[in-house]
Amino acid sequence: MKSWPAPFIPAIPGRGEILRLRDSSSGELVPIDPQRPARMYVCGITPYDATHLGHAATYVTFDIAQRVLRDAGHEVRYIQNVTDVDEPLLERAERDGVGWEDLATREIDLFREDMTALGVLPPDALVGVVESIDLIAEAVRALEASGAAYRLPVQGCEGEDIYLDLATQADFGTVSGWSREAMLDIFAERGGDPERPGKRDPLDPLLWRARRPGEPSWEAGGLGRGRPGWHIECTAIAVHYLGSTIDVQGGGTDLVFPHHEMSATQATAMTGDERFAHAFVHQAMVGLDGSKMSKSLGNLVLVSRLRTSGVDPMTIRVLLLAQRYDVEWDYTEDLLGAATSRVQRWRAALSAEGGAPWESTLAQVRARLADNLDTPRAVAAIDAWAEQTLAGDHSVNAAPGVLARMLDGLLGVRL
Ligand code: 5CA
Ligand code: ZN
Repeated sequence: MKSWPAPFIPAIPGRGEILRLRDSSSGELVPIDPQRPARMYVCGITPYDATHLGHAATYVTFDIAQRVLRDAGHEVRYIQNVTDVDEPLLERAERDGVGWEDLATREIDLFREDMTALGVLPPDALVGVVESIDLIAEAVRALEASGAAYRLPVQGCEGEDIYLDLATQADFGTVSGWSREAMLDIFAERGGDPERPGKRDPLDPLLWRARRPGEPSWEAGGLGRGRPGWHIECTAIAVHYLGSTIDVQGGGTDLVFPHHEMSATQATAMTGDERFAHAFVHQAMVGLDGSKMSKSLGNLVLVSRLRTSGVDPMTIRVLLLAQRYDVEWDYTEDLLGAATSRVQRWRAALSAEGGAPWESTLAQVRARLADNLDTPRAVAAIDAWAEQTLAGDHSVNAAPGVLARMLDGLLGVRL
């Protein structure tokens, strides 16, 4: 489906460092330095409600990853999905008495507007599930053909549901590293169906859901009418667009289990490659008043609402960059106030005639970002330059220009 417009990335003097990211499966910092284009897959939205600050944090995090990779000389191939058919979307459409397709279209449009306003680099392809039914069905057929899947009859329906047989997958569990108890505790809460009678293992993920009355479904050769399960959607899209192994698999920490665990296991089952992603990278949950911001809880700070209330999208971006991606945080008005005054200070310094020397600031920003996307410390380096400039150091004519391009190119902050 249509993505959103790519912002221009200005040239910056010199070259950035190799990006090191914390891989949540091993806990180690790993360099992202492939000999071919870097391949990144980030789990996209389920379009049943508007983009909140948690989503925005996730997409800004991987936007910074892409900028740092490019600054280090890498080409980046980046794919993001849209879960445009799934339970939460169908349930919300039903609740609100609207068509699920209309709801999805409306929320995807708003998402594109929010991403554009925040200056987020678009993926090379934004890929919906509905437009990918054939390639997902192909993946399910391949899993079945390899003996890694089994079918269960559905009471009152003609078709059969298809599940992955986890017992055939030796690497299952290596992404999250969770105990079986922890997995069983959370599986149902995150879309799983551990109670479904007949499953070989309660954790087996659904690959294909046979048509149920009143639910959207598609004809898929050999599988019968139905629709894809959630995890296989991301596996099939990632493998189709990026290949059997990728450099970065991204999303929020709420996706570590079961989503990324299952996606990776399925990829291995499909391709035979042992490790699906070189680094599994997760944005910590953004909350409000102590609980995770979530569409289902409704405790949301929406990007679009902030924008219509007059908040400059660049202020929202600076607010996000002032937080570490791998540490949970709660939104507060104070954070917005701090971001607003930071943007004012930066703007004032950038409009000075000359500024403090820029070389060490640029080197620091590059080093901080390459070090597992330490955006707060990159922001602090820019604060220090702005303070020095505002205190009267106008010794370098070109400094405000270089700083403006650096802010734009590396941090996506266009002031
Ligand atoms: N469509 C699936 C992924 S395939 C999904 O999780 N959609 S979502 O709309 O619920 O979330 C979109 C992205 O935002 C996911 O990467 C998710 O992990 C992330 N996310 C959701 N809530 C938060 C939050 N409170 N803080 C940070 N990231 C979040
Ligand atoms: Zn996903």
